[in-house]
Amino acid sequence: MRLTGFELRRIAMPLVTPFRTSFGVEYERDVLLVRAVTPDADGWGECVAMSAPRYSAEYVDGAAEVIRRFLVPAVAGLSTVDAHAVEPVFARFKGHPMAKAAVQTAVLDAQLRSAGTSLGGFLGAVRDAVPAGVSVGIMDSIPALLAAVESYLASGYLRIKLKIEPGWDVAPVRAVRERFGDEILLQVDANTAYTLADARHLAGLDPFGLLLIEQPLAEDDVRGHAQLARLIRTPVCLDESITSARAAADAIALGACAIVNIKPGRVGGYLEARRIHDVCAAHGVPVWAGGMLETGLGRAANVALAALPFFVLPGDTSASDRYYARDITSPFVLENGHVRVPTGPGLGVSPDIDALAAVTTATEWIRLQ
Ligand code: OSB
Ligand code: MG
Repeated sequence: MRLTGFELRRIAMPLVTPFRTSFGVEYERDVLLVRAVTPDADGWGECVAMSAPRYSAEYVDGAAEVIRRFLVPAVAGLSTVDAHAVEPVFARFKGHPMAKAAVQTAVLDAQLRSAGTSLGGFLGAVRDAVPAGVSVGIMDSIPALLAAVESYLASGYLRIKLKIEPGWDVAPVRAVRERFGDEILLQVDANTAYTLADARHLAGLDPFGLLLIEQPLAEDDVRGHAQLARLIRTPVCLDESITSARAAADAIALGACAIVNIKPGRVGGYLEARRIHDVCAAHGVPVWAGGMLETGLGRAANVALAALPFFVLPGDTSASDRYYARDITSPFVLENGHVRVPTGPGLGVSPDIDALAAVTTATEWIRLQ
């Protein structure tokens, strides 16, 4: 494939409701989009870095800088460009998986659109729709939380994930169980807010039959997660700690996780995400698709990935209207609690020109030849 250049486009997407986690509150999603332009087709990649380095070390301005300064020149040096070819040249730069994933996905999308192949087909999808869960932020009160959960259940979401932090953990879980019963699929996500010293407190979640507790301890505390897993009954799931297929294999070998959340941005792209799926499948460790409040472009790709065989738990693959009043693509909608996997070439969705223009705050064109 011959590339004409890359467009870096910054957009500001107001969230329909503030999203609060143990690491901060988000009112607006600050997104960097990468467009790979070729004579045949344009490809899109959504960078999932957030405006500040609170979820992981990356942040949007830093990702844009790494892309323009290191990743694009590395692509320019290749004689043939495709998603597999960019991976080893990006690997020479340490870290920055979200920046790498955005560029690799843009290249992959362009390549698949030219070939007329869907991303789901390329990755090995086996489903035409995937079950949708929803991630519910930390609220100001239990009644506010119960109202939010009630409306998500009424929309058809098949699994509820509660964001937790010290001071907002056992009580909200108990309240949701008391109000909505033991039947609903319920899990929690701490985004690294605890330490191993909190093990006894976290064991207080044991009676509530949670599917999993996601990333209770620090990103680099894999051994701590293995120790915690022996002290609580809720299965431990890792998000932040799983930075590669090797990290997944290590965490599984150490007994640090019984379940894995897969986010392509966190691991450098969809090729590595698929390898993590394969490693987990080989070990019988269930996986599910995480989310980073993506627009329709990133969502399309996540939904395609979630259609692989070993994605056995509902993902954070919610409908567009859970996040945005107006998405930049045709919106993803819930149908019986499921989101349909796009079937068109590449991501299978394209940005709406007017919707995109309305949220664009900056554009930058980098010509390659
Ligand atoms: O930890 O899964 C997370 C959003 C931003 C950063 C980290 C996380 C999340 C979510 C939301 O939980 C998932 C989604 O609906 O996109
Ligand atoms: Mg998480």
